[in-house]
Amino acid sequence: MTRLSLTHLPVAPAVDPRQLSVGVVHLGLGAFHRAHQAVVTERAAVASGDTRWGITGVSQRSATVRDQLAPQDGLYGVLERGLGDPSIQVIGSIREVLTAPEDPEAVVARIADPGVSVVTLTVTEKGYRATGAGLDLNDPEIQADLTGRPPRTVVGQLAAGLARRVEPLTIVSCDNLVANGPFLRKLVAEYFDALGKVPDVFEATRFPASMVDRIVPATTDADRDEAARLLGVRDEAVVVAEPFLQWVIEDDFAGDRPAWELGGAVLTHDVAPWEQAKLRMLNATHSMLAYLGALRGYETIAEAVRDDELATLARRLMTEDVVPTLTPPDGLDLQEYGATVLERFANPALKHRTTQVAMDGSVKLPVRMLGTVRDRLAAGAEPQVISLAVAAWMTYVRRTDPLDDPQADRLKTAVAGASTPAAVVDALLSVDSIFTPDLRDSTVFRELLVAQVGELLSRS
Ligand code: CS2
Repeated sequence: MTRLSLTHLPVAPAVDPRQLSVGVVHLGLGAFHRAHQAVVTERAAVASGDTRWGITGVSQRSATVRDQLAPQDGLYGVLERGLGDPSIQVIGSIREVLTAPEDPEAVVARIADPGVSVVTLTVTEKGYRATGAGLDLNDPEIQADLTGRPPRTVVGQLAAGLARRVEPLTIVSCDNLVANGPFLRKLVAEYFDALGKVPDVFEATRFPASMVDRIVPATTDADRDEAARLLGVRDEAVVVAEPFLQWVIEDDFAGDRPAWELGGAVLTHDVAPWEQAKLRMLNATHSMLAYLGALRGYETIAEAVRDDELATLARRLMTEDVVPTLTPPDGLDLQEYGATVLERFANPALKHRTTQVAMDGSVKLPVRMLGTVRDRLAAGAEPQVISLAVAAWMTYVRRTDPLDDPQADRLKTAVAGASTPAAVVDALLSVDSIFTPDLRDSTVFRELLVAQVGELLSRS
């Protein structure tokens, strides 16, 4: 079958990539970016008529996305799966694709390009190469970048690009991290400290925080077939998403930016309450359902949330443990938000795999669960449900082989000889890149975990 391209276009994208110049560099050209920021950026270009905001997308690891998009002139579909029939929309905002390991120099040159005033990132939690405290200076790739090779790490790319710039830049982290913008600024500052040289432009460079939300499962062959059926041409780069899309961005830019507010984003002075509600309610519950669901043999999140017992636990996690720790942003009703989150998880058409959400727990838990544990313990509460979420991760680590996690070796070695629930809990609590001393030393938390891991191990 013919491939989607500018000459084989059953549904025209709202913008023609040939008419856009590159104004945004995006690091981490996965499915999430293509279903989220790239869509909002296209809508903003259409609404404003501004043609300066085409995107150069950078794949950090493999050339797969470039090989999918290049024959398609950068075009791809977003296959929306909601409760009704699926629909597809072709997106034209990606102008150029770079593969960092093949041409690291081109990535730096693009970040340094004066036509570019914004860099956005979706590189996942582990892509930041941070320990709890800051940049992981023991990471061999960070060390190698610091020697001055063409950079391979995200922080190294940003630093090298900034070092060549005269005009300041705005760098927007779009990953699920607490205070992602300030956090990234700190990592880049630490990198410059380690280099012993801070470029002048760094002070004026802005790192706004942002909260992103859209469920985007990995694309399957069945999705590609569905896209072909809907489009009449093959689209190897299609991405799948739920209808829901939210992007809240701190309005703190060094220079020009796309009119993202015209594309549906919310620009605000304070992202923190949005981000905290999203990470603690949606992402923590997602992870708990992934671990408990996978332990019960469910393949997808929708199957897990259709299990009454798990649905009740998900609801209790939000109302009993998370909501008391939150200050909701203006206009957000947390009860309603929680109900919507569960409805979104129940979407049977998405087929979001429990194992996909379960991966990388060592870097996800501290961000989405452990703040809630800490706040509840500080309030004198016995945080039953959030500790069950952590216990589910511990049991999953014990039970799963191979484990998909950047610290898989360390975690598997830690639990290898653990023959009792208490031994599993103690072995994992002692992983200091995940659990801080206050959590490790809490008797209340430890006792809950030991009882819950015991129960889960005996059931699964
Ligand atoms: C998920 C998120 O895989 C995961 O860890 O919890 O990717 C989630 O789907 C998104 O954050 C939704 O916005």
